[in-house]
Amino acid sequence: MSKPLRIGMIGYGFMGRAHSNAYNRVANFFKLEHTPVLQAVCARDEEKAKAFAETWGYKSIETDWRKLIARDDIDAVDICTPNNLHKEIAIAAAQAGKMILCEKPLAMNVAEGEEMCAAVEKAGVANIVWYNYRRIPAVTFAKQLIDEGKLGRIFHYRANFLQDWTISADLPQGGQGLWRLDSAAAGSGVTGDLLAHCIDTALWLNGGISDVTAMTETFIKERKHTLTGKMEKVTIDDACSFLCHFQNGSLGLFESTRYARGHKALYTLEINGEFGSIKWDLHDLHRLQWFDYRDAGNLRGWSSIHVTDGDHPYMNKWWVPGLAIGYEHSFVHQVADFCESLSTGKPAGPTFRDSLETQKVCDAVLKSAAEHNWQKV
Ligand code: 4PW
Repeated sequence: MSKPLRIGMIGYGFMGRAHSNAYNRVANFFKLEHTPVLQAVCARDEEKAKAFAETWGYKSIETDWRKLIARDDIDAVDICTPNNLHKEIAIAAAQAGKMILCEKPLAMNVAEGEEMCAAVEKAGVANIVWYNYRRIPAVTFAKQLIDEGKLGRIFHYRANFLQDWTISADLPQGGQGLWRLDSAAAGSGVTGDLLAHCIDTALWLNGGISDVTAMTETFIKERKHTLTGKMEKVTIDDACSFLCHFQNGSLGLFESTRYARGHKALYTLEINGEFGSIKWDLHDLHRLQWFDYRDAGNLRGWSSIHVTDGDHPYMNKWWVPGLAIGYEHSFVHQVADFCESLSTGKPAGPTFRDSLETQKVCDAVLKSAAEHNWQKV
């Protein structure tokens, strides 16, 4: 007998759609004891909330997130707001005894993240952060290979996240859809928005980072602000690169920008180990490139594994072997794992506490870039 997990969604943008789609799909493909029910969506604008509720199947709407959190018929709060609201909502939700699924990055900074961790841990509520790329089957498969020791000792971890959507100086900052350009709402630019994904995956695949040295650049110094209508200083990082040491002795190299013409969402990673290497690219998300030095010399070379077989992570839940799934399925997998964790009692990562580690790296990266030095994490 399925137990409803009544979701109260706060926010209705791009991520609101990605999460709602996942809640709607998951029970069709995964056998779960707890299954999401779209109970309410909250947006300040009543008409927008109604339209969103109708499109995605939410049973009701709210225009004040505090009212949504106070409702007895909500079990879990999904925070899809700009980053500057994560902390206040998460703490209030935890105090109301709600489970929380929070968009990434966890918080504006480490201090906020620590308060959020303390709140969910004190309340004892299940919590997770939407770092969805961990749950692309090829990335999850990479984790299995690394944990089985297939790469041996790791020497290098390399990741990029490249986009090009903010190159125009005419693009305003702030407001609906553009809050990612306003540091008052986002906390940072590409560091919290894009590199945070790379860091989450890296910590998961390769363990902790001990220190970093970074550089950032803001290419367009002033943009019109949507809310004030005036030209205002841009204080987000448009690009960020950093070097780091991992605790396992390997070296890391990370780059992210929104000024790489031609790239829309090029997330790539490469790991070089003692026995082999792996490469992955979001644009070809099923493909895991694999090199094994232990293969016979005359057969040694890069092979390309299409991670769509029945014994690859998550794939037996979908179609027949060989058929592809996509970006949106990583969110479905996250919901499935979260629901499963409610049955097993074993938390699904990344929890708030796990994501605080990503936040620590982001803060150290930004501090290092500002001070032009190495920073311990
Ligand atoms: O979280 C990220 C977003 O803010 C996403 O994974 C990609 O970059 C797509 O949009 C932005």
